[in-house]
Amino acid sequence: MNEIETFEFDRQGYIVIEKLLNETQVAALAEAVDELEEHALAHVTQSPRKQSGWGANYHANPERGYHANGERAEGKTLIVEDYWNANPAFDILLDHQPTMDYIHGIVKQRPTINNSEIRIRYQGNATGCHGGTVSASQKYRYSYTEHGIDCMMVRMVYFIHDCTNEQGAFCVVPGTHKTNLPSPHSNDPDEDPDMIGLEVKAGDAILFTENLRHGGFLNRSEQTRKTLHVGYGPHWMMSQNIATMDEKQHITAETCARLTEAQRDLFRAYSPKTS
Ligand SMILES: O=C(O)CCC(=O)C(=O)O
Repeated sequence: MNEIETFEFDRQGYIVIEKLLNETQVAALAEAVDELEEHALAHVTQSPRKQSGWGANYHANPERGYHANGERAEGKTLIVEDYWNANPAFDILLDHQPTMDYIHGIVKQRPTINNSEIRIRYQGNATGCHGGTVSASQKYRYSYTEHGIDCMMVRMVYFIHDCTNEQGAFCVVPGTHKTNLPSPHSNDPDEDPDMIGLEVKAGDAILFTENLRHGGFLNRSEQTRKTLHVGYGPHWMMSQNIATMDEKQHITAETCARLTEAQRDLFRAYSPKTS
């Protein structure tokens, strides 16, 4: 993370990283997302179900190890969590060196993954605003210490196709990770006058602190918006996926067996030396 990126992340609470993924990686991820979307849609209403303290009621897929919720319809979203278990094609995002260089720049304790979701947003869907203010949940805290920027939960969102405002861009209110007062505006991102859309190209990524007020503009286009989200934070933080909130990360034995030691460490909620 260079000096300008560090300055902008501290000032605004996010940065857009152009071309974080190359064309080959984007093509492989897009194919895997499309395949998993169809699999999840075919199973999402079925048993077994996974419920969490956050009121989740997700399909827990026994063969492929993911959790899914939602539907393909006007205004709806399909969320697929723990997608690592479903297809090794996603492993290119695990211990991806350019990503980890950014994460180490803003999470100062040993970082681990605490969230993994594929978000598929159909026409007419928006993501309501959330985050913002220094008094938000401690889980999302943004701080600046003698070690520099030191965040709790942060997220990298990877784009596998271009996305304009019209196509439901990820949107933010810059600087709200440091504000004291809650936003006086509607939680509909299209009605918040402070909200700006971040238009991106395939292969770009957005890194942000979860403490920043953010959401997703209404998808007014014919294109379904598909993104991969990976959340990071200090190693003692438990899962922040909706289906497994505050539980251990859901990584199957099969997934674990194929990962490198460095990739496995990203799911270890304790020091590897004591494991
Ligand atoms: O991509 C979106 O529409 C919103 C995503 C979001 O809220 C998040 O990743 O925390």
